[in-house]
Amino acid sequence: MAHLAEQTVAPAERVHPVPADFAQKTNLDPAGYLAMRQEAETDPVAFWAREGQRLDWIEPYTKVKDTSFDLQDFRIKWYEDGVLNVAANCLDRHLKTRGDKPAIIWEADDPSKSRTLTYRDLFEEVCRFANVLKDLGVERGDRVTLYLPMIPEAAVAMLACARIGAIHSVVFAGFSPEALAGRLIDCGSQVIVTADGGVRGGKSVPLKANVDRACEQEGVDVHSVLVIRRTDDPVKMVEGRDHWLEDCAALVSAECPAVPMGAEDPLFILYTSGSTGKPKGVLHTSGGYLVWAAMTHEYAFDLKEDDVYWCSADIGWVTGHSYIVYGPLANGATTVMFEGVPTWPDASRFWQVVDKHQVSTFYTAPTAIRALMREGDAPVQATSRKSLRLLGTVGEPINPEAWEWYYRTVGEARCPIVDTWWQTETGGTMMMPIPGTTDQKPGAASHPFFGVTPALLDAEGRELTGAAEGNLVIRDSWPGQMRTVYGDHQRFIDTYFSAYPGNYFTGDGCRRDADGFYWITGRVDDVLNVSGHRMGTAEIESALVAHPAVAEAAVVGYPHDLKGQGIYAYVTLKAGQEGDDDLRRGLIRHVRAEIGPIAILDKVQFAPGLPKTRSGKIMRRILRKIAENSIDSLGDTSTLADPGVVDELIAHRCSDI
Ligand code: 6R9
Repeated sequence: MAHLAEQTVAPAERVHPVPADFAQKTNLDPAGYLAMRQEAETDPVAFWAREGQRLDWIEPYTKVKDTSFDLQDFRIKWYEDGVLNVAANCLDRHLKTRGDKPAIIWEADDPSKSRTLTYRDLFEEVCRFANVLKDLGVERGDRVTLYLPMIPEAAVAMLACARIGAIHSVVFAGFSPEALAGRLIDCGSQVIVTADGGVRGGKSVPLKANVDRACEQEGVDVHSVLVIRRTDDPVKMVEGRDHWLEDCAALVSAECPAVPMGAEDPLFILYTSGSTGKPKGVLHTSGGYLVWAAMTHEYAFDLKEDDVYWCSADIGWVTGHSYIVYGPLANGATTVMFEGVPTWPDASRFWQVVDKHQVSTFYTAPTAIRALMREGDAPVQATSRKSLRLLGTVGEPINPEAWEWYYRTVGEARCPIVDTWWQTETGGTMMMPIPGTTDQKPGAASHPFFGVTPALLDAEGRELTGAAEGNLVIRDSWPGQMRTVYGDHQRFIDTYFSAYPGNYFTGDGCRRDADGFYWITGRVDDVLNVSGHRMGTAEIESALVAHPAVAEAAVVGYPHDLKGQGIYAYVTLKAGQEGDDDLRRGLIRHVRAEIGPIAILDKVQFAPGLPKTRSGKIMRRILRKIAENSIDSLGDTSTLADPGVVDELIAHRCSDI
């Protein structure tokens, strides 16, 4: 009868029980899960004191949790008086028992190339790299910017910074020189680690040339550029500033002590888009972050000692930080790092890599799943995938159709799917089904992780109980929480704690169903999620108005089959400019050059005017409705200064380009 039900029930309403085989071998049975949830709620200090023990501490902590979101008495401190080194936790402590275990399996863009680094290899490379950084004058607390392709040296560089107490700021290698320059200036970084070039999908990317251009920008003050050889493309080396890693590494010792760091000392900065202005430097610290990354990695992925775990994210995003590098390595796991793209040389690539390295756990983004689903089942079925036992997704809501395809076609209904909801700000996953323990509903982020206290609030801040939909906040701190916006603590408070005082506001909307499952409905602020990449509409708008032909611009998202959200730009031109296809293409190129290839406008509508209130505020709500073609439900337009503008916008709405 189950079969009949599946035919008649819409995918979103289905419940998949835990696959029976999986349940037998899971690390956490339902009773154990409930007991942990309860303890985290009733006695958080005891709970987190014990969880903190998963790390090696140089000086043990006596204070576990000192947190308050009350603006009069605001503080977020975890394991405050503990002393540790993050790199030593990811490397040194594994050497005795796991020295010969693969730490990183690197799969190159070229399918014939891969490389394995054992824990001992990785330890040695990190020590050398750390000594190279020291030779370049890097000291504890200095910011080091990493602009790198997906090569093992990216993880090495991160861990080398952590080893000597430097703060890394990884900038996604798809960002433009302008975006890189902005991030260098914001954190006052004087050292960059890059490569001559990167390779993705058979094409090379001129990373070093981008760094050179970023360094020419006003305000950038870089004294050293460390260059890793990857493509052998010719690059310009600036005397005194630029150094090849291989030359420097040959001169240094292979021994480098790990610097004792306070639990609350910064580990890294990672820039992310918000609803206003320039990207924020999200700052994570050492102790709480690593406890969170390691613990969530263990439970979300039901980690086993012999797992080959692969997260297909890029190191330039938080998922790469927590679930390629810090979580897995702190747990002594084998982590796969992939340089290429899912569809090159063909749409079987992911699954070929799974077979080649016998991957047991695979974690990717809905946008990749949708892109592969479009290619049909054959490229999947051409591979075995027998090694897989668990699948995960992250980055945006997964539509139930894509979930079902991932579950049935890729995982052959044998592998639970862990849909992990979290953010750059949260350090690690906050909601997900616990594999093998909780039922699965396709598309639901499901349940809060241990110690996470979600609540749904209405626009006035009243808590909604039972089945409801509202703004998702978190009531109390968790160890992996960001601690500040680098250099601008007030912005941290204003962005996350002022909308609903006493709560961390996520910026996401969320529904809780009658069974208590949580479903993320998407951003409720002006942040877009395009193919799992976060972008502020304000960032794209300021890139547009920097174009000489543009007077004003407003950008909104609209539902897009493949990307999740597409970018729709309304552009008002300066007098005398003509809005034709040439200019449209020119604007698309311009935004791509300003921000990077992740920012490709899907639709550009030239508009003589934008809908504004009498006080001059653009009414984005209306622009969103027009973009998604919901013209019948525009809502109240009576507060518009000039309602005629709307008719004009509807008349010239962009169809697909
Ligand atoms: C880890 C990461 C965060 C935003 C977040 C939300 C969306 C992430 C999701 C999800 C639904 C999931 N998001 N995971 N929405 N289900 N499983 O992606 O961090 O780049 O900072 O993006 O992504 O809207 O607020 P980040």
